Amino acid sequence: PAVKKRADYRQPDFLIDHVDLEFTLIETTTKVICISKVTRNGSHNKPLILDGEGIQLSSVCINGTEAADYQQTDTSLTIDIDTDTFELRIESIINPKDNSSLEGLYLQAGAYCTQCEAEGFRKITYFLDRPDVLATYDVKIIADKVNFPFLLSNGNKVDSGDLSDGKHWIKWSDPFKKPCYLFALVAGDFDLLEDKFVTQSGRTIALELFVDKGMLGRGQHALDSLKKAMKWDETEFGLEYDLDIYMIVAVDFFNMGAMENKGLNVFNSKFVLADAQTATDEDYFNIEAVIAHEYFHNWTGNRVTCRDWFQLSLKEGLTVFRDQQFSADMSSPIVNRIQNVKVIRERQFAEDASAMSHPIRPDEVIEMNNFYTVTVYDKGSEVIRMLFTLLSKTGFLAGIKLYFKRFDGQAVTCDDFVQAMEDANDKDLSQFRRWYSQSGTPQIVVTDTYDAISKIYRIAFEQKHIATFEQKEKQNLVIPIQFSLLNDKLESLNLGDTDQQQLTLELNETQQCLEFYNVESKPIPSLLHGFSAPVKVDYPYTQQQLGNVMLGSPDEFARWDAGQQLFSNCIHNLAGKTELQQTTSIAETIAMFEPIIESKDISLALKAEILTLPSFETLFQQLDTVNIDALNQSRKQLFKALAQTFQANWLSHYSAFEKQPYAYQSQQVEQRKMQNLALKYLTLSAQPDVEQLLTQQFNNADNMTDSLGVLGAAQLGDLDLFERLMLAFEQKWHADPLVLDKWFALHANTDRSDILARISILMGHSRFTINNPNRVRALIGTFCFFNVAGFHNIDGTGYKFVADYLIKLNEVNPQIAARIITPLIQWQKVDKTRQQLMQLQLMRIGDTKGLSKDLFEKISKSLP
Ligand code: HT7
Ligand code: ZN
Repeated sequence: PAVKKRADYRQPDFLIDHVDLEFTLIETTTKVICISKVTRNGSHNKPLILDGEGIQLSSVCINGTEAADYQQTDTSLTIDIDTDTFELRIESIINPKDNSSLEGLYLQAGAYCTQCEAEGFRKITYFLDRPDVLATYDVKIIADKVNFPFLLSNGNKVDSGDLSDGKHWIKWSDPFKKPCYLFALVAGDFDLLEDKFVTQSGRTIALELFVDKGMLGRGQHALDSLKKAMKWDETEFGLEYDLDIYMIVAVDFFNMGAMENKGLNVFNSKFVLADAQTATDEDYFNIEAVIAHEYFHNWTGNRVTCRDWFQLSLKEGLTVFRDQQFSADMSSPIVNRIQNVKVIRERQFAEDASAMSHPIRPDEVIEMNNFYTVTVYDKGSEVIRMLFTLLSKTGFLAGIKLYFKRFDGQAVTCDDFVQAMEDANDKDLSQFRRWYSQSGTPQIVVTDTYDAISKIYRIAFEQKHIATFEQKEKQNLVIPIQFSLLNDKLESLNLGDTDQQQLTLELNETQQCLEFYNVESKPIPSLLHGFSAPVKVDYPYTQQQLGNVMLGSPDEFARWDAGQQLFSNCIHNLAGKTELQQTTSIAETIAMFEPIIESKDISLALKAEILTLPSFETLFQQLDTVNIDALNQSRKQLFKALAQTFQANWLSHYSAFEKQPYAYQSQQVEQRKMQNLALKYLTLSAQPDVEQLLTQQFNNADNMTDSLGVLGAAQLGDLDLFERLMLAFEQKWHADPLVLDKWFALHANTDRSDILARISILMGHSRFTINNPNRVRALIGTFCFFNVAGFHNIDGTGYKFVADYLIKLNEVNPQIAARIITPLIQWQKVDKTRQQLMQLQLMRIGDTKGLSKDLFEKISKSLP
């Protein structure tokens, strides 16, 4: 497969500024007529080359006359033409029923649906499938009226009618120019939830939410979230919605979370449907966040879009940043920040350390779908966050304002964005731009000295960059480091002229040193407040100093982070990595958390976060080479010790709150979080009454958070009880696929010796199908990503099992196969035996006949 390079970008040879589409929806032979108004871009005599895949071409007409002068390949249609402006009419046939890739137009569960980002439009019709070709669209959809009463597309409904053969038609018109990746069509029979939103300028927007029949009662939270997002974008960014209608359709078969098609978002039903019985607090949170994310794309992505796919972070990094700010405003800012940072440390750092490392603006791509990554999205958002920090909120908003003023209605680059920030703030961002082109996780080495006689404290920050797989040479970046200094009474020192307790250092050289005068005793630095940059910090803390930062830092994030480092050091010591820190016994480490668990001043949510051990994935990323079994065992050992030491506290935390009828509301969410964490610890500590507590909570639960809380805890204890509860759960929820996914996932990450036999049985479950990405992610994805003992079994059976499955999935849905292969390509830090076993399976997959571009790219990059 061909490698595409960012440096090879050329303007399109032709432009299309208006498209008329007509679809006659028939299961295996859908007719698509696409009439494009084409103009030559510049003066040249090149042919028009259109993209197209899996399309049966019926005819090509130019200005009303059938053309003969064209050539077809598997992926293109080349038309020789010397006219500069013309109407191109292409008629073709596609097969939505047999399209299991869920890209282009597909028919699943009785509904037609499209997914065009990144390059799916070319599976619908021959077209200039690139984001810098912007057109207005008129779309006519014709289908059977009984089975497909709703025929939806972008923009406003302009006409409709009935036909004599039981069919009907509807015409849509979208006045906003858009790239074809934002095109959408949905046809089916749904329940419809309607609402309204009045914008800041007084326009009334119709809100329509389409869900599967019978699911109306689960749509309200999504609609409420949409209204909150619309309001928030007006208040915070001054951005108002532009069309008169905003539609959201929830479907069960979907490759990702959701898609921001203009005026017609399509959502994975997992990110729409919620009620207390079937959705957890986390589901409620995610729905609010994803609904907001897609809504925010209307400006950051749709009104201003990407010039080419290498610029993906232009819209995704910025939109993730916006949705994170929104979520922080809707609930607890600190818990949100901690969750964002966990994604970076568990998954983005892993990507940086793997053969798939790339900058947030990649330079080379084989399959674009492989670049919807945590680097482009989440590190992209961290880069925007650093701009926000460096420019201040006011400066950042001034930059955003200029960005829209300059580029509304255009397809632009990341450089254009930074230029707007630079111009609006009169600040040189040339060095900052390197964040867009440089991959890898910077390391900040911090050293300090204190002179008791002169009372001078010096602290030096050094940035270090290690080579990544695709990029050996590195340059210094601009890294905002927020920090404070604590004295031994845990008070924050004044660091400026006024009573400023926090400083932001703009580290742009290899090393920078700061001096502080009249410092009475050697302070402890509290570093990287709020995770002010996506970096690793290395400072030789003692456990005692970390304990002090955890108790005394003025920054809540730094407090949590110090606690995580305390736990991490202890686990790494147990696992034999003593060079990391000086040894401290388990008991000493745990004792440092006593003031936290007993504190009445800390919010419950932060307390629960501090008392949660770092995940295996986070611990894994802290090391250069990992002894998987030792790390896994040591983490479990500390987990158990923490459970036993604080058994009485866990019991009192578990029983501290009055039961109230379920509401998704901050105080309740925090209480449930703490109770369910306590329940886990109680199970691990083998508290005498725990079986009774688990059964009681399971039987009395009026909400999914509490039911799952029991199963998540029971999984850590006596597996017989776990099995009984799982059986009861399945009997209750067997008809509800979204709930059953939680059950599949729980099975998949259970630590048991017969796990592969278990998963094989579950693959035969009547509700499991390889065609549905949610099912595959729940069962196979969870096993690969989270079942450490099963996946990394030293006999290699876990790797082989996954490889066998991916070989099958490659045929059905290459995009999902390429996502799930991620843990298998991340072999770099594990022992030699496992490395060889993983590589062997990668080679087996690589030898598959008909290997997709998606898997080819990841395998070829990751094999040595
Ligand atoms: N912009 C979307 C990215 C996307 C996608 C969504 C659904 C299915 C396949 C997809 N490929 C790319 C999602 C977003 O970031 O909002
Ligand atoms: Zn997005």
